[in-house]
Amino acid sequence: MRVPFFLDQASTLAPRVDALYYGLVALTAIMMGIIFLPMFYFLYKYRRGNKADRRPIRIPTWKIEMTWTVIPLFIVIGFYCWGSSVYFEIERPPAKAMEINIIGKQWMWKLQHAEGNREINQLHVPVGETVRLTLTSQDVIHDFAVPAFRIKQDVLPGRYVVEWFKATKEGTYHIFCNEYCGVSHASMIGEVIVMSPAAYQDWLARGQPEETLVQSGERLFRELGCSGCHMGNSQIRAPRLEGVFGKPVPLQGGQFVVADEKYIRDSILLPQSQIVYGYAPLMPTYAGHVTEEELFQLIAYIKGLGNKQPEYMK
Ligand code: HEC
Ligand SMILES: [Cu+2]
Repeated sequence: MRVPFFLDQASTLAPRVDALYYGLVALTAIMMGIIFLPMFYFLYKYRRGNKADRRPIRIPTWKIEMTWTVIPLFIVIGFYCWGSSVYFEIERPPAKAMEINIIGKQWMWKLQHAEGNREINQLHVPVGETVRLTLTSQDVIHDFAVPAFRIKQDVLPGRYVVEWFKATKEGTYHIFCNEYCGVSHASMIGEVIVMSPAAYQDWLARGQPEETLVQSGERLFRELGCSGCHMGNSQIRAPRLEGVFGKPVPLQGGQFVVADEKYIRDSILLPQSQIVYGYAPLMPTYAGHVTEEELFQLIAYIKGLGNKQPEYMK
């Protein structure tokens, strides 16, 4: 369904979001009709001087009350279920997806592909492929929105948020920052370029990045001295990082946390906040020494370290 005064529908989410929206508009229109049509009819029928029957009606009021309470109740519960199913689809990215890292800053979007290609205010993606965006901000709150895909997500400093889409039509679509973020907020715009898979491969190859994301992460892991402690041949006993990603980690104090992107990030920036069970709090903080981009690369490297069992589980 395409209504001419509406935007392009260019992702799998777009028709679902629009259907819900049109459904709500239709419900609102019907409710308006139910109220206003009788109103005009009664205005006409009971106008002054008309000989209408003005005796009070004798229907039990509980019947009327029940009808106009129960029917709308089921209608809004229906909308609630419909709305939540759309919401959960938007909020739960599919497990298998192409990954893009995005950093918002005053006033631009900096992106990096797993292959290492970098972009500013542009995102090239292949049509028909699920794309997962991991976003953070290096200063204030921004918001990454692509109206043609019906996606929109606040991007916060110090956190990772996730957005996903699967583009269904080749073309060029707007990216907006949808959260007022300072004087040049209005120029924090860009475009998603949806290409055929072959054209996308060409584009990737033309970029000729020096390193993939994982390779950059590996280099940093050595340059920053992480490997000195974490490769197992130092004076300091530090946990091996192979296979840690995605697993529950036991902490001092008895809780467990799942080692996701945010956990790795905090391990690097705030190592004192969550100490791995059985280890001493000897890891120095890297806050101020690594950029958001480098954090993404380190995380990609640790993620890519394979799925071997972490040491504590052996
Ligand atoms: C001085 C030695 C040392 C250096 C250098 C070091 N770490 Fe650590 N790291 C540790 C120790 C000890 C722990 C366990 C205690 C804790 O949780 O802080 C740890 C914990 C971690 C964890 C949590 C591991 C788990 O099993 O949950 C991650 C992730 C991590 N470090 C990543 C890094 C990265 C990335 C770097 C480099 C930017 C780095 N570390 C540099 C000593 C070090
Ligand atoms: Cu912004």
